Amino acid sequence: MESGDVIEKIAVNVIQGRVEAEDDGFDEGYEGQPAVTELVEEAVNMKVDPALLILDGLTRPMEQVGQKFESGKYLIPDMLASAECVGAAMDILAPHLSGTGVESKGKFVLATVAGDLHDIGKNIVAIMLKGAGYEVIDLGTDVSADRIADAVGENQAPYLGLSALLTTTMRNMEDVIGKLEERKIREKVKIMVGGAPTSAQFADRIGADAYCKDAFQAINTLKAFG
Ligand code: B1M
Repeated sequence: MESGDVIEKIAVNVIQGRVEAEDDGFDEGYEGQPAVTELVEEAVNMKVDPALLILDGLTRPMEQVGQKFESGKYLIPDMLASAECVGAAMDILAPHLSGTGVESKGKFVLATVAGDLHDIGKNIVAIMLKGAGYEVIDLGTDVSADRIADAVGENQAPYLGLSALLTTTMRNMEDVIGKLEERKIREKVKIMVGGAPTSAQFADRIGADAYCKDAFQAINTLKAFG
């Protein structure tokens, strides 16, 4: 199989919500065929570029899952089945993305903001940053502005990444920045924001230092910070 074919098959199985070969798909006729676990293992053996796999095999199909949810074709359990596929794929890919970890490039606090339970993108960012040599302090999802400010202060972290997937929760990023200002530590930390509803204009408006379209841009932005 060519690397493009295996990535395409992974994408199809993410959309079908099939983690393992014995799983049914959203549509009929998939049972018994290799699913995300088997295909990602095959891709690793084939030395397929993990960056391409994450982008075309995992991230893009999740956009399609979102569209299917929006149009009413998929329900929440269908979105969750696809989310599970991405988690399973990242578990297999993680050891292949990790750097040697000899010297940390600095502490990076990462969180999905209050009210928001989406963590697939944040987890990808965490794995990629660890692989690039940063010490990631992942606070999880639905994290209050206070807890985020505590973590930045206690760890004296030079970097903070905030994730939000909902238009209703992205505004909570501004509260985090307010909290850091209140505690007089805003200037000590570079703040990067990401997640589907955010943008460069939004980052600018709330006073963040950068917007990251994806995990790769997060790494490039960190390099640019020096
Ligand atoms: Co939700 N959901 N969801 N969902 N969900 C969206 C976001 C939605 C767009 C779907 C849709 O309607 N089209 C919609 C939001 C609409 C809006 O706000 N305008 C939506 C909704 C409505 C909801 C609920 C309200 C549904 C309900 O209950 N009625 C509910 C809210 C729950 C809550 O959070 N309080 C909900 C629940 C869920 C599930 C639990 C079922 C599940 C999440 C499972 C999980 O995360 N463990 C889920 C999913 C899977 C999605 C979609 C389909 C996929 C999100 C995703 O994982 N994308 C999503 C549709 C979509 O986004 N198109 C949708 C793949 C991921 C790799 O991309 O997260 O963007 P992303 O991360 C990228 C970049 O954005 C960037 O890098 C990442 C990797 O490259 N990035 C960062 C992200 N954070 C960063 C931080 C950084 C840097 C870069 O810091 C340095």
